[in-house]
Amino acid sequence: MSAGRPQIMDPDWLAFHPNPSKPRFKPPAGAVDAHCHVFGPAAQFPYAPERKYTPCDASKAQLFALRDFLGFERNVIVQATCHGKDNRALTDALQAAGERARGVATVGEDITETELAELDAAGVRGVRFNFLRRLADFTPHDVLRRIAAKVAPLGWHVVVYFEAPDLAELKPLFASLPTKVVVDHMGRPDVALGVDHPQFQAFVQWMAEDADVWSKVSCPERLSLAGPPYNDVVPFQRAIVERFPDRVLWGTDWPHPNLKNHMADDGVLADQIPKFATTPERQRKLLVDNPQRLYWGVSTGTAEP
Ligand code: 0GY
Repeated sequence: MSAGRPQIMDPDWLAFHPNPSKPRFKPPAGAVDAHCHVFGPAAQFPYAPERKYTPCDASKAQLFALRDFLGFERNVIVQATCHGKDNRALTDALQAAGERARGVATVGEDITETELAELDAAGVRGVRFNFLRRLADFTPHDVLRRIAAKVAPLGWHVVVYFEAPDLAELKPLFASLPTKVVVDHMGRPDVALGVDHPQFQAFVQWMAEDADVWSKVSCPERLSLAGPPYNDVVPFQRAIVERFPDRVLWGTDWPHPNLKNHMADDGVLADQIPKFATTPERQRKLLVDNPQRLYWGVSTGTAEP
């Protein structure tokens, strides 16, 4: 165990849904849940001393069971901040899943080429930069640029997590990265402002200007003001999916860290998909073609490489 505070979940932690509903929506063959995490188990993979929260364990076996239950075939497992730069829980899950999972890691600028090659062999295809101060301490932008320069030769991309008001300030950094940039949760728009507000339109405009920017249309449970089934987020998701069908990904965000007032039902989340990806072709691009192209290097559809 690492030193520091005990590895016991925060008193206000909401555990993932113990019994999600079976979705009516049947994902197409080869569908990928492209944003999810594993937590611990802490006894085997302790949480990082610098973490901002201590979750409940959420194991690879539980993640794979959810994948099967929802009718998905693959996962993209994203390193969560509670594990810091210790990617062992992630790579353990990736190795267990084999071809059925890929990963996004968190690394420092001191990462060696050998360590990167090991991560790549385990299935890692990207690094994540987290700009939410409640989740991660500030890292200077020149450090982030050096990390991106190190992973670019591997063909990896950078996943970024930020809040909508911060986009303008961060755009020059993102534009300077030599990789694709994949945005978590549509850049966290303020749903109260609406789709037509300049804030969300700035995000749409950025995607329109830069073909290297992708977006996950995920996490309505974090963005919604209305609550389940999160219909107030559908117009945002739909706007992105319809305008950029070849640069969108979807994920459950299981086990849903840091939800405060309710726990999402993963079946309800899956049943929202046809509301914003309204045709079989859009669903196939979102769930199969795009993630398989980005993470498995497989060209299954009609989009440009
Ligand atoms: C998410 C969202 C959150 C947490 C993390 O790595 C993390 O700890 O990303 C959040 O609290 O909004 O995508 O999992």
